[in-house]
Amino acid sequence: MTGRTTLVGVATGRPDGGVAIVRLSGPAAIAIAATLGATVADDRRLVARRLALGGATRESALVVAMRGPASFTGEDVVELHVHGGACNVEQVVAACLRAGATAAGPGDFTRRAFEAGRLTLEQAEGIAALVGAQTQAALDQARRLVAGELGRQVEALVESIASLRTEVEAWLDFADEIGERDVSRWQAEIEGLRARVQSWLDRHGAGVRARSKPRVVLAGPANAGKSTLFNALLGYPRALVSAEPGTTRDYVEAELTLGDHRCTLVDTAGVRDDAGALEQEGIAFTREQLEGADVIVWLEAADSAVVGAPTAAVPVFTVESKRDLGCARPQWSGLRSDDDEALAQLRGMLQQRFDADVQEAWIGLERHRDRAREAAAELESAAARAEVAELAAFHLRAAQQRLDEILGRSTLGPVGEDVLERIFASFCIGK
Ligand SMILES: Nc1nc2c(ncn2[C@@H]2O[C@H](COP(=O)(O)OP(=O)(O)O)[C@@H](O)[C@H]2O)c(=O)[nH]1
Ligand SMILES: [Mg+2]
Repeated sequence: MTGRTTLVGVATGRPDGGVAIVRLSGPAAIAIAATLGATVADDRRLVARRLALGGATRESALVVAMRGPASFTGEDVVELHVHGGACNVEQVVAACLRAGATAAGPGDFTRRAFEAGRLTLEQAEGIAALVGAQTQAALDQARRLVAGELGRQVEALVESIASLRTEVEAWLDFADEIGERDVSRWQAEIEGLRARVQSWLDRHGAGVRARSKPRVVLAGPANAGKSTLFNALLGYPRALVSAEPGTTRDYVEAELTLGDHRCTLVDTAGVRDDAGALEQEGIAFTREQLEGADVIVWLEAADSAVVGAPTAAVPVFTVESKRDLGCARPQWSGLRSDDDEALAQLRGMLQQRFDADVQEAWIGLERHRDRAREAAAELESAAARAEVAELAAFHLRAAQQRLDEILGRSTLGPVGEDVLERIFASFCIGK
């Protein structure tokens, strides 16, 4: 660790709270703190100190040391708990810099933890996801990532691939001694491994939907009762309701809570062929909204001609409104503006959909999905070429390599600097 700098950064983000934590990490952390008068006590014991910030300026602080390697970064860490406030915190950081520390950039502390082997790469990414989590499900998933759950799944799969590869390679080296090989068993085993990776990939979309705030878009012909439903779901009148078709000309959105889920509910302009210019613009907005939707509720009124829901890659709920006027689409769910039970049913259906996403969620992030996808392709090639043991071994090795990259390790060499830079740059400073 010689030659390493000692980092200083504000661990508590925007320093306008009551207390801010200035963190030092590196070989000189304890010495730099001592220069400021922050001499440390036993490991992990908080002590009160007066910091000398230059001239006669003093700041009272609580100081704690966590000596490496049993610290977050694996290095000596000192935390200075000082009063919040941008000016005060800036002075403390400036004093540390004068005493020889280097200002930490985004993700620098976590990167050191990764380099010291205290965290695997996907755990480090989990920390960034945890800090950025906007929903309960996002937070849960991020915590599981940080706790190493994905890492353990990947690890188990890598081990299975490695042991099969060892068998294939042993046959290549000692075919004479081993005798006949069982290609169909190899193929079956590889297929089993591929299916495990595929089940992650299948559940990745559910994970993404569960951790983002989904957009539920109400769409359908003009006058179908979309704005009426929009207001009813929200429980207060937010959108204009009118017997005049084409009243909603752009789109209106509001936050809707369904059980544990928060989503954005979007009311759109109706789709009509004979619409005027202004309304046409609203219809263009609607198309855009449909493209950005996570769930579409397609509404048509019982007393209108059947149009039919658009085909979409996302779930579409078809609902017939104005059931008090008849029923022309018996297959669809029904609604009546004066029927609370039908509304509750629709809420329940949407909620179930979101619950399913949470239950099926795979916690892997986009980068993990990409590597898993590549690993699945390698396993497919390995199975297809199992007759030629050299090729099977080659593709098994490549699959293992792709999966190892999820954890930030590599059997062929370290994970590329560009990858690491991209990942850690997405952190906030002080993490
Ligand atoms: N009879 C009946 N009329 C409804 C119902 N829901 C909405 N309407 C009426 O249908 C008209 C159009 O409703 P609106 O919500 O503005 O439709 P949008 O154009 O799809 O947003 C209004 O006059 C509403 O009062 C319903 O369940 N039954
Ligand atoms: Mg409307």
